[in-house]
Amino acid sequence: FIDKKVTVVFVLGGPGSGKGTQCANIVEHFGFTHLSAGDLLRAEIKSGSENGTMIQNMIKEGKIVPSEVTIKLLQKAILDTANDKFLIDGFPRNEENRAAFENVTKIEPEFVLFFECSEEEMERRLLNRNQGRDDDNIETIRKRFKVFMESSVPVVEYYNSKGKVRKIDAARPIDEVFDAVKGIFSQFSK
Ligand code: UP5
Ligand code: MG
Repeated sequence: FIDKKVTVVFVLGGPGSGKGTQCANIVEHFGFTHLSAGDLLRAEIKSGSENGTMIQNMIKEGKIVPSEVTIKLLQKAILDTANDKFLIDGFPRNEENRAAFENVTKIEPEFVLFFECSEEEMERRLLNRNQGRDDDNIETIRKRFKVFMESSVPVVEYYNSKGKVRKIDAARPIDEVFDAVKGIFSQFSK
């Protein structure tokens, strides 16, 4: 387990709901370290790791990479960072991710920040992003939406039943979404 006292906030929401964008704002204002599970997996592909091809294929299909791979990357990032406050963006994506992370790290999230947005708006954002991501094409986007509804929404429901979800209307402009986020993070003001 992780023998280091840390505060973790899970940042969840559909593909293109604005997780990465808002995490950058939270880092700047509240001193968290941003760990995007997707970014860590994409870096793993680029590094030429033995799992790279498997990860690349799963991302192309919008599928969830096996927990042990993602958890190992998150654990290493937490231990290699001097900070004790982390935003974990885009993880856990299914019940198995959630249970395995809890069992392996013994970390419980402080709360879950959940960005709510319509698929229509998320699709528009992803198709406009133009950052060359392998999964930003309409075929993969549809698969990502399906996996989100089937596997990730139940994780949000699990935390909601524990009173841990802070839900934000993420369909508004970026600065308005951040105004709502600020209210939730004010407890971390320096
Ligand atoms: N934008 C942002 N906010 C906006 C706003 N309020 N108004 C208008 N535009 C807004 O934003 C997306 C785009 O929208 C950007 O162009 C932005 O400027 C604009 P972004 O902040 O990037 O949204 P985000 O929610 O981060 O979207 P992302 O595509 O990263 O979400 P995903 O959850 O799909 O991607 P992730 O990188 O987390 O995962 C990718 C894949 O990796 C998964 O499908 C899966 O295959 C794999 N994966 C795992 O297997 N396990 C994991 O634990 C994590 C990932
Ligand atoms: Mg992202």
